[in-house]
Amino acid sequence: MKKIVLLSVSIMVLGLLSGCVSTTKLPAGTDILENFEDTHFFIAVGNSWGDGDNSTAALTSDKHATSGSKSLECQFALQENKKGGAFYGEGFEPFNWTGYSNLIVDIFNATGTDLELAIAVCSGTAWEWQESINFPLPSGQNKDITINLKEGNFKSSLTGWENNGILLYMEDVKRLVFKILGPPGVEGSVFIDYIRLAQ
Ligand SMILES: [Ca+2]
Repeated sequence: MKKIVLLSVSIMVLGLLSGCVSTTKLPAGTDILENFEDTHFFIAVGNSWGDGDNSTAALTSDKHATSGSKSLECQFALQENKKGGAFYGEGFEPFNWTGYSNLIVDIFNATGTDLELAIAVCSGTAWEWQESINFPLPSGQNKDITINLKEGNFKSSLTGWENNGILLYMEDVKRLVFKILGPPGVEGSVFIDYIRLAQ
């Protein structure tokens, strides 16, 4: 009798656990790159590169999460130099992106001003900086922003900084950068969450 009770309790616990897991349902062929629930390696460029970057801080936040309960709050103060604010992560898995066609991310723009977003991928032994075209980032929640990784519209030193290159060395991705652009004088935050790679 005790065994039956124990078995019933075990099944109930398993059922509850599987119920929890199933709340985040990923489509087939999609993997989470980062969702900021645990330790992560995303930071603001700030003054660290001495290039006039407009980012000021990157903090784990409990606001505007779209997967789990935490997001990355990216703080910036946009300047006349139009450098934008850059926030980047390194050391994540997977680092081999050759099987993926799209990067998908949710970003809440809390500034009240329509902004723009670009990403950069640094890859290969030279950490080649390859930057996308700019995408609109309207005020408010922007779910499932989808950036095609196979289109040949990335700029780098290899393209003379024209947006006409394909992403190279994708078997060895070192760093992912989110760059926030917009009118000078805009100060505030965007919240990034649920960064995914899709086949
Ligand atoms: Ca999250």
